[in-house]
Amino acid sequence: GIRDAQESRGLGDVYKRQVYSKKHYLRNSLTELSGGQLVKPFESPERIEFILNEISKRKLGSIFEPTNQNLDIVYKVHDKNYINFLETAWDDWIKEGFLGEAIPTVWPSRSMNSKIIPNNIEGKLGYYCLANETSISQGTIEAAYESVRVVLTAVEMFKEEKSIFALCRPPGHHASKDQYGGYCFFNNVAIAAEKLIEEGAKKIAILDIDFHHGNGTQEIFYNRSDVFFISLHGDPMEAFPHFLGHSDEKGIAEGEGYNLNYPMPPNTSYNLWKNNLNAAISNVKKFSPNFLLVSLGVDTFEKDPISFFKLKSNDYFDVGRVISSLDIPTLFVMEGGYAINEIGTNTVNVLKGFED
Ligand code: B3N
Ligand code: ZN
Repeated sequence: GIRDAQESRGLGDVYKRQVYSKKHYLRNSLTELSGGQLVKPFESPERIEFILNEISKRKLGSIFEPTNQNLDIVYKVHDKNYINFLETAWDDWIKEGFLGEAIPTVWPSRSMNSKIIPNNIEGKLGYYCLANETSISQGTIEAAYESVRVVLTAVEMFKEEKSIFALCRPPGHHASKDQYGGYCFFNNVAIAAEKLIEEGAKKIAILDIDFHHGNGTQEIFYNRSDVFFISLHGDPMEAFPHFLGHSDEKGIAEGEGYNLNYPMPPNTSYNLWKNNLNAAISNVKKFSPNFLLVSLGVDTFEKDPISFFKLKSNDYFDVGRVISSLDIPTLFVMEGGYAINEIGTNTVNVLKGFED
């Protein structure tokens, strides 16, 4: 169960720590635009509950609730007008008298690519949205802030820990400086990196092993050399987010050489995936960061309903082992994974593999 941070700190026997908030339930939209239909969202509240249950079942360590956190750091990662937009989007949408959840129908497409932000909520949604599957509903922004509190609490505890797991929901890696989508609103892992740097870390590596390219994280740090972003993912020629994640995206200006993408084709099995993981790991090693942040998605699983890699449950132990070979303080941040029945097993396998 959930133990109070104070209580557990005294025990001195706890190695592995997790941060979880039940408030993730506030993110509970009814609709996802998929295949021309409004379907029940793949990114559902049960996901995190299944992971939590597996953590308890396999005695992974203590689970902590997030503490009060100064959220000013969010403004270092995201645009002020974007944050203001998110805070009022649902109310503005309801005021218009719309009956469904908030989904934009227009956007500043290439042939009318104005930088002027409309007043109208339809226009604003289009401006700040990068992918229309993600409906905004009541409670969405509260849950997104709670997810940030979870990751910031994890960062705080991380100082005494070699490894920690933030059960973030909603996820974050698609959220850019000023756009939401791909089920993401605030970029949790980017906020964690920024926080660690604010507190004096010089070099952070972000290893994104979710099936999807972490376009948001890439964009946020694209011109920086203090945060090295490395992503293994489905080739954007074939998979979401479709417009970013190619292998020739290597960073710009000061950030040149500090962005690395490993796109892989449909039906990629653990063999090829692991080769790329090893290449990624040796690049992290060369960079020699103070901290490693892992965007942990288990939608690389063979039975994931929206992805096309073929990793098996047992492979996730090895993923954890390989990452732990770096011997760098590591914060795991939850991203995707939609095979509900195995999401707990696969996630905990990574963490168990890391521990051993
Ligand atoms: O890519 C999809 C998608 C693909 C296949 C589907 N099938 C076969 C039913 C359905 C949907 N949808 C776009 C939204 C994906 C967002 C991904 C979020 C994520 O996990 N990021 O890491
Ligand atoms: Zn994903």
